Amino acid sequence: VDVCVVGLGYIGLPTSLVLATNGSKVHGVDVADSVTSRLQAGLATFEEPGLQDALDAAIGTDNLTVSDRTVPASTYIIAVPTPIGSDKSPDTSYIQAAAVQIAGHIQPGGLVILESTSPVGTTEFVAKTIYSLRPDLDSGDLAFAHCPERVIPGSMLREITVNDRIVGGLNPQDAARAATLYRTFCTGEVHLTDARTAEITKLAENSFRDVNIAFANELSMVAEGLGIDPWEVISLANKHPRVNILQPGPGVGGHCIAVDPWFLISSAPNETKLIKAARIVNDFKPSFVSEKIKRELESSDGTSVAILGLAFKANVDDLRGSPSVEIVEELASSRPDLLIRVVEPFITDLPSNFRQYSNIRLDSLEACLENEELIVLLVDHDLFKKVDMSLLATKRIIDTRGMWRELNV
Ligand code: SAJ
Repeated sequence: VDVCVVGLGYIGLPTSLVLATNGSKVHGVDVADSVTSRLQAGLATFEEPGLQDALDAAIGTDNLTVSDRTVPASTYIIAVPTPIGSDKSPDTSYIQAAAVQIAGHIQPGGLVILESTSPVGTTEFVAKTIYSLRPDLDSGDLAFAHCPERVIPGSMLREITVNDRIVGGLNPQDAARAATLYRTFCTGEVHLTDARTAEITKLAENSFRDVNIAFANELSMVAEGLGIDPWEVISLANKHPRVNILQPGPGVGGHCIAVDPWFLISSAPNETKLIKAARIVNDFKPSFVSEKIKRELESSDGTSVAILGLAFKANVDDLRGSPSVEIVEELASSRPDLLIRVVEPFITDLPSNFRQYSNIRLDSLEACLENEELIVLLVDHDLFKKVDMSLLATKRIIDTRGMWRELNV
């Protein structure tokens, strides 16, 4: 095997597929039986445009195998989650577990690439972990690099090839080796640096986006309070040649933008006042939205509401860290008398933590548009863009994405 990819989630799977279709013999490893058995049956494990086709193509090359076991390989790619704990500190235990598995198989000359978004110093930590378990190896026998993933859900398979990559080695030779692998499938530029610079660069990218979304969210709350349309303000301000405000929404979800800034904060707690403030603003937005819904219900004596969208953003099935989930839970627990009809075209079952509430129901868009008076748009899925506007004319609407205002509701 040329490349053993540890972790077949949102990053490890597409990476395995593009490597396999570009000539590398790839073995993908995952601890979850649900993941390996689906992939062995030739089925994609999550909703992403082009993913099933890419899986079919990779299987067609005979270059891809999948199991729950790490195997001997010349290169290992670590693509496991790096969550934060309840105290917001980074949890690198999955990376440590991957390093332990790799240590059991790696041979002199082996290369280990960390793709998971990681706190500064984690590539060195991986090297130390593997060397400490392999006293037979001399320092310098192995190469280590950090090559943070940069793909956006919804456009992963395009971005995995066209985006520029940053490759940071523990030394320049290690970076050059890792870059050679990425150049087999990446048409963007591959930029070489050291591992710590690559680690902080990735954290800077996602913190930059978080801070900018926080600005949009804060501005939207200010404008709404003054009775002004925030989307008009943003659109007009963006006519300035040096202003480019992002879009406000119900909050920031997912497992990257809402998480990675905390890695920087934990590295430099006293110097990250702005980054921390952005986290606080974005984390506050779901409760701002649920309060608005409750006020709207009270003013109309409403006993039910339609919630459009549960995913963390448009056109994905991913509910991780979703502000919509938080808003629905808050409504369900504070208003047990309220019937909450959720429309989410990308799921077939409500998340298990909703089972404790008897007042949440997964429903169809048609039924909600027919029966509900209050419609709350939380996710700008394409399906919701296609709603017949005449059906909305008589409704009370809370549009947290400014999607229908563009259509002149
Ligand atoms: N959001 C807004 N307003 C905006 C943009 C986004 O409210 O103007 C919200 C989304 O609805 C969502 C959250 O922010 O809840 C995050 O969505 P996103 O599309 O900004 O980002 P992710 O989490 O899907 O992917 C990000 C990307 N990072 C950057 O754009 C800097 C992606 O390139 C990274 O690879 C990914 O994080 C990652 O895995 O780190």
